[in-house]
Amino acid sequence: MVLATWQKTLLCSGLATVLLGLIFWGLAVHFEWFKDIDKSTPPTAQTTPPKTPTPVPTPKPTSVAFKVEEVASNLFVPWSIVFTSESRFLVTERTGAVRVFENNAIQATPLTTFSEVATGGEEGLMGMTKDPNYTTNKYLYACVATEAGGTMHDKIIRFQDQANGGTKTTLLDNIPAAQYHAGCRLKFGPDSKLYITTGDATEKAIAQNKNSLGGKILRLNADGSVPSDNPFSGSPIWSYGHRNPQGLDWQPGTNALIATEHGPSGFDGPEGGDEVNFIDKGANYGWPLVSHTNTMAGTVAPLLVFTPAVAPGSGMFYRSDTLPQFTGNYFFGMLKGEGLQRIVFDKTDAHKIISHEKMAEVTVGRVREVAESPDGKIYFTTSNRDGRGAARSGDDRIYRLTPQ
Ligand SMILES: [Ca+2]
Repeated sequence: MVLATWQKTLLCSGLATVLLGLIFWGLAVHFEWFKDIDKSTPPTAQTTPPKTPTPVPTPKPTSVAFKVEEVASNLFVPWSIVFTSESRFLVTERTGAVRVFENNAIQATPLTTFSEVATGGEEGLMGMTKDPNYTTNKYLYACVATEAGGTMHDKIIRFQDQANGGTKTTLLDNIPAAQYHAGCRLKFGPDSKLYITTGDATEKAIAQNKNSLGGKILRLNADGSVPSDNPFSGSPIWSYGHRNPQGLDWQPGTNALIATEHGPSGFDGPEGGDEVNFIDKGANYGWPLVSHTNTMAGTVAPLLVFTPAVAPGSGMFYRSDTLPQFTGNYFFGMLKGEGLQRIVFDKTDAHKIISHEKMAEVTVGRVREVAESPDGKIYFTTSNRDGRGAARSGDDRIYRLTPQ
């Protein structure tokens, strides 16, 4: 076979390329040109891990600057606030409506209205609370004044957080009532029992009568039945000898029940003598046998007495540390005293009060309710339209103490 010139050239250059490749490979193997190539990549394991900086814990502040902020206006004597979530709460108006606050405003349509409510004097729709199992059963409880044949009674009604209040059930009826000394604060205790304050309905003798529900702190099971461990068998009475208690809460940690109570107002005793009491099961708080700083064997004297009267309308232990300077303190709204009272208790012994003060920052007139939101703000309501105050345009209002 005869090869053309171009074919010869191609064959020679192919052979030369193969030859050069073989020579290069031989040199590379001989001199180990590529043996360190892996060392250019970083090591995959280390015997000594690098030191990470130790995080410095941020010390919790002991005090947070706060301001008084308006939350809602144009209400009528808002009496009781119940938070159902961080951004929603319900509030009773004494005229019978349960108003809804959500989307940052009081909604025009109430959750429900108690049309049977009697609203003379200090009476009306007052205390409200939610069931310990609210998230599953949506139960709410309210204290409602009613009138029939010229006689007033308060009753405890269970309803539901749904349109028109769902099914309304009366759990306890015939609590003595009158236009004044209405009691009616409701709260569940740490024992999941429903506590109810009742006033003497201006008939002071009933406070000492254990056959009457007036002038007492009552305790019921959530379904309205009487707990088997109440102090007086078969009776809702938990403590007696009260004139008109309207504030209830339990100290975090000790579970001590602390109640506020209105003292006499002239017609039934020397004016003043508002009380803060440590409530013991079955104990007698003295009214009307004893009041003010006077003591009597067999009755329990108050921890704190206010004369002249401040008219305590509520009571609440502050549990959060959002405003850490107030954690564990007890607050109550003052009607006649116009503001918010702060009491510093010994955190392990609720028999000991360390100090108390009227909060200088709160200057909105008469204050009724005080309640803590789930995010640790302190809400309170005015009561300037209750017939005893100087109502400002837009009253009544809800305010809160909130971090600045
Ligand atoms: Ca007393």
